[in-house]
Amino acid sequence: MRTLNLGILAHVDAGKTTLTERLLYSAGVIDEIGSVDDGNTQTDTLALERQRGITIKSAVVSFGLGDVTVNLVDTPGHPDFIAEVERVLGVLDGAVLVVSAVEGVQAQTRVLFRTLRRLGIPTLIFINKIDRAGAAGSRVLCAVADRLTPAVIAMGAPRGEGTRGADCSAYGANDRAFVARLAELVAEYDDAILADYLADEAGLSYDRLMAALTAQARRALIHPVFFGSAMTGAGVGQLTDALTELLPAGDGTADAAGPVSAAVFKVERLSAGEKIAYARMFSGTLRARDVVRIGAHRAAKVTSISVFERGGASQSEYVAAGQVGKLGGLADVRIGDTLGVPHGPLAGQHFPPPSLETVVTPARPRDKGALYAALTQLAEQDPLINLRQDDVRSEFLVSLYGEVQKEVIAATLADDFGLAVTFRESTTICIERPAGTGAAVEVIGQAPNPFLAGVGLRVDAAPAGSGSDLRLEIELGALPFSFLKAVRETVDKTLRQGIYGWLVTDITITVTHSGYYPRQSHAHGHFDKSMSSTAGDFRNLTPLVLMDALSQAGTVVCEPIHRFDLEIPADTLGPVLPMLARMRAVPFEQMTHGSLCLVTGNVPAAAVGQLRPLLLSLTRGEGVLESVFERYERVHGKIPVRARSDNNPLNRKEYLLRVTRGVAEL
Ligand SMILES: Nc1nc2c(ncn2[C@@H]2O[C@H](COP(=O)(O)OP(=O)(O)OP(=O)(O)O)[C@@H](O)[C@H]2O)c(=O)[nH]1
Ligand SMILES: [Mg+2]
Repeated sequence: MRTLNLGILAHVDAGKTTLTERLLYSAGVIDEIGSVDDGNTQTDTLALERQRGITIKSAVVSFGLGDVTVNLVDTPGHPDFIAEVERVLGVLDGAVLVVSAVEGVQAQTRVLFRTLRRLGIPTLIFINKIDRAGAAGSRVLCAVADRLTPAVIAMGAPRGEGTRGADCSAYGANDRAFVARLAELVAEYDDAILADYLADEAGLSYDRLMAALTAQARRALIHPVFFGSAMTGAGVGQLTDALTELLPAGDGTADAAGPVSAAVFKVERLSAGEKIAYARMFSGTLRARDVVRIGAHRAAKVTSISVFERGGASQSEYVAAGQVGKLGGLADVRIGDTLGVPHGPLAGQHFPPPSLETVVTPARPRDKGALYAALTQLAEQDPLINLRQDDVRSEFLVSLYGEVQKEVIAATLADDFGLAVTFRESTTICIERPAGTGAAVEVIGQAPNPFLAGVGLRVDAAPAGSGSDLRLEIELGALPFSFLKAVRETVDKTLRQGIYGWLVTDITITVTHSGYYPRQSHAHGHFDKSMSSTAGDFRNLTPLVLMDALSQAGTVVCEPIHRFDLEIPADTLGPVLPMLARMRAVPFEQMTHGSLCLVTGNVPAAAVGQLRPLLLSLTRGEGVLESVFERYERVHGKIPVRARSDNNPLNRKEYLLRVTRGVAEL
């Protein structure tokens, strides 16, 4: 028995949920096809998804194809919910990237495909909606080759596009142009075929070429392209065959005896409050009543297991390598947790972090406690909302990808928790990067250092996107491990709020000096805290030294910049261009296709929210704007400052006062 964990990814409205429904129907799991527009599909089950006709959460369904069980994850396409896509990427064996034959390759399509490629996830491309007016499969195929990757091959040709009867005919051994393209493409990645191709192109057998295509598609080198309509079912049979032929279904039997290793990619709460964790098993076998390690430091007993198998998830005594299970009993579990031993590739963030934040306020002030509890639960399911409490103003802050996410949070709080909330206007989340080099040192036993610890730190700028890195220029072992750990943890915590209150990143921190007093004991043998260094001394001192060094280096505040794709009626370009300039947008490409004009460029994330309504009013409501994060760029002009939410090591006097009073919780 083999398992294929398959993701369906695409830009918003491309037809992922409709395709999922069609695949379930073809496989005989459902007798009637539900529709997104009627709000009765298998994967859009949340009330909010049904009302709005968009997917908000990733959902798993399962069906059988021959000897393969396919666990399909239907993901949301709206960029505000990209965090949901993020979480499933690490558990996929393969993916189908859906592109609409009408709307074509969009900014979000590129973002998703780039990530699938980077992670080496074998991906088939399905050009959907060939039945819809305006469908242009071959144009979209060219755009795929041009804007996604040249390593694509069409496996068939659409017929009667733009009509209800549109269909797709599969290519075969007799289609000479297809065979020629196939030979050319697979030869690029296979030296033996290349040699034979050069010697005698006609001598290469079709079977050999198809075998090479299978091998290369399964290694994510080549991406076969299919055409069809999820709505009418045209072309879906060919795609279904390809799922098992061209994607790598795993045979878990070999790994089932290994150590347990699984990744949690979804957490649900049942109405009774019990948490259910969706986990993909990479190795081993997990049984009900097993105690499993969660992350590095937690453990819990699995009280119930159900496994996805040809339909819904059904109760099982165990879940084994390759499978996806729903696990009960893990009260502490969070999305992204590893169960058992860690599995390499899941770690790390694949998409940029949210670039907006907002303050959430309860409509009734007395609901504050309930709101915090509710937001904490939401953060369990979506850690990227990064719930924070501003102690000074006693406010709750969440991070967001966009305004639609705000509406969803408000609706969830109202429906599931009975809480009415308002949001303050979203503001952009900036970052700080060191402007140069800075160093500071506090020597143990020397005023003005009040702590029994010595720390010297140097900070240097590091390349964009590299995060933060702590290095040692002291001898290994010069500082006991627990003290070093305290320094490391406090550095991370301190960097969350730089000179202007933003996360400091793209920075190298070097420990240049250290000092401590070893454990001192009195004659009667008791440990004397007033003479011996503790981890607390290092935790209290490090923020002071780090902020000293950072102040010397100075920081540059950078704001998130989006790349935008804009589609407008060509006759509206006149008023749109000056409006873009006012919004600080910088167009770098402009193309006219018939009556439409496509403009691409960069725009500060902060301006995107205002840009949308202006655009609609200038384009008779026809303008379509897509924007995705591209990079951070230095803010010119007024530097945005974020209020600090803890005591401030930049203000030494106040900091020391609070620390020594024990007010600070560092
Ligand atoms: N004509 C036509 N319409 C389609 C097809 N596939 C989907 N649709 C319609 O397109 C709209 C969006 O379909 P969904 O399946 O919700 O798209 P999605 O990709 O799941 O959307 P999100 O999950 O919100 O990103 C719905 O109105 C569907 O009925 C198709 O093949 N042909
Ligand atoms: Mg959907």
